[in-house]
Amino acid sequence: NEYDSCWLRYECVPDDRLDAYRRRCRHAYVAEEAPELSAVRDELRRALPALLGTDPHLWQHPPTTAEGFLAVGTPDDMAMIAESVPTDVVDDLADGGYLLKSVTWNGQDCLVVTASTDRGLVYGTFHLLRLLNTHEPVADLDVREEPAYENRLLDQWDTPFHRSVERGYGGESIFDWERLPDLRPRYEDYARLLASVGVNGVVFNNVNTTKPARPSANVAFDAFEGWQLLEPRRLEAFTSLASVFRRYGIRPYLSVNFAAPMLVGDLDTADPLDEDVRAWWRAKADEIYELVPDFGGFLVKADSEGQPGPYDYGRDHVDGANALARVLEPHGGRVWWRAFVYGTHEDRAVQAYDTFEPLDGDFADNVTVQVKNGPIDFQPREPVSTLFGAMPETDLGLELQITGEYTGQGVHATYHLPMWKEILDFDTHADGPGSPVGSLFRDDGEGIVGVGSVGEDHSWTGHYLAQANLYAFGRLAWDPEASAESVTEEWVHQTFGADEQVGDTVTRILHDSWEVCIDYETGGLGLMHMMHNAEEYLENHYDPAPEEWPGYHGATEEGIGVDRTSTGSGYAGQYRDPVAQRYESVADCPEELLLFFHHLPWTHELDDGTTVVQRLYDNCFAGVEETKRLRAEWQSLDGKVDERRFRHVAERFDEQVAQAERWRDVLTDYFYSHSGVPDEQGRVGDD
Ligand code: BDP
Repeated sequence: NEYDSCWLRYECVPDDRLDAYRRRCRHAYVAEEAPELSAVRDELRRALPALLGTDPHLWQHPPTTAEGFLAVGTPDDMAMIAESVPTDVVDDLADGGYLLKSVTWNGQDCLVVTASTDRGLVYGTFHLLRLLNTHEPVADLDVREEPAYENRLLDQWDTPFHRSVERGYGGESIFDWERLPDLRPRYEDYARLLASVGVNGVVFNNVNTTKPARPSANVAFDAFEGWQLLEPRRLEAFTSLASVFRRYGIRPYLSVNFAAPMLVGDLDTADPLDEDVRAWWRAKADEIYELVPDFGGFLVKADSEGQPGPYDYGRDHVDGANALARVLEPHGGRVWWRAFVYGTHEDRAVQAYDTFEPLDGDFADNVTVQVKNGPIDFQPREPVSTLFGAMPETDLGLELQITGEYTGQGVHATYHLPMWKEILDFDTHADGPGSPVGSLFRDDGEGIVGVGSVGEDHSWTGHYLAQANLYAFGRLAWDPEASAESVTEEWVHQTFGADEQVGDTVTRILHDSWEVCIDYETGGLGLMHMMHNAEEYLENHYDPAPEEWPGYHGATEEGIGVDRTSTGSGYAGQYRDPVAQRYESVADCPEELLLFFHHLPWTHELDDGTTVVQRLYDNCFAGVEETKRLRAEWQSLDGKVDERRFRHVAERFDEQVAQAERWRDVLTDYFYSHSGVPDEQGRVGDD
């Protein structure tokens, strides 16, 4: 195969399940020909023969058979469905929700997948196939599922026309804009992967739609002119992509450049309050919707990292976002406006809240403010952004990074699910105790966004184990309360099969990997941003170079860490009590974030009596030892995983160990050279 099938492998189920599955799936009825239903039918055609070793009969009309069958449709489509499930229960489901049920009909064992929307039938079908794929019993099936969030978006960081993917570590972009409207099979397979985990929107281009602020000899500049996507011929090409994703219930979006009226149009201003500018956007929106009626809307990075924005015209984020929202509103579109901004503050952590919280209540109804999970930038571990819970009158979206910019860049096996669970479960106290992040943006217009990760590699994600991040993202965006164990188990079973040793080993590797990465890349006490930032446009962010970023970790001869309490930048005070108090106090601040909030002497004693500097040394060393253990775990699977995946991951682990050692050595030397405190175990310093 040109590329991996990831978790949609569909291998033949074991004998002890075959009979029960075959009995119910010898025939399959899929209701009328909505685009989504044709995708369902195709999926069943792919999956059922592979899973069951038989070629089921697919019906377009209610089957006239005396045998059992699988029915996919709304209650209106078929009496059998209407009689098996109460119609009002189906009508009550949120968009995308579905029911799975095993029923007896005319004395035969049957299965029902039903929903009130076509998209729900796609999700329900994928859920049922997952059950078969993981060999679950189906005799007493009674599943009711609804997505927790209305919006579950994937932000592609792809650079059209250049086919690179910013912060993508899986090779060049799968999207070949120059060849559109020609479609590649890979588009559909990508849409299948996304729909199988419930993603319902894709932003097809990166937010950095203008030339980069910092030029480089390595990069073809014109390539960055992603704003060209708004030109008529590109929009026409876009319609063909949209048609592929539409079949899977996925709405297409575009990142737009705020200065598009000048770049694409010929206006001499992009002032959001200028009448000509408004008219230009309105005409552009109308043009897009004419071509793509289910267009989702615009994603905007404005006044950030060299991108233009309303500040260029003395306006603010509300003026900017609302101007775009106005033209999308008649079509049911939405603006996703990013809160990732810099400003005048010496401590960047303060900025997003400082800029956006005062604007609460002023954004139009169809604007969502998209907030990165932490206040800095996808560091291995950050406290959660103070904006969650702080803007009750504004639609918010949580932005997570699926790709591993700071967690080993697809070379290291770093599983983000435990990090995301920590974020979603974090109690903000925004509405009193029991207000976890994951509960705060469940209204219409809100949701979760993942910054994407796939590319042309056989593995899609650059590392076969990193596929788990894409999977887990979708599953958590559907159900943030799903347990880490169940999501991982599903992925492992579908991806590596039922072998217990393989399953247990891969699961252990995944679950331990994040903390391990934190240890060797940060020392584990809340330090961050100690990576290399080379001259090129895309700073490498992979190698260690703590001396380049002294402001982020505050190392001096006396101590380390950044004072973000009331005696420092005041960032801790942006949280609600008691969270603010907890972070404000050295004694109460959780150890894993201690140096994010406090500047402490190197010899400050932690709860167990170990000094700060010693703990940093110990964690860096432990991180390397643990990486070696993970590598050994993987090596124990030699012969149990197909050669291609085994070798590739094994080689990546060799590189990960070497890179973990580099981080350990650079960081521990750095800590030593500032503190002058030797390691108790003599591992640092004296050679
Ligand atoms: C930065 C990344 C850059 C992204 C930017 C963003 O290094 O690649 O474009 O975040 O999220 O940290 O806009």
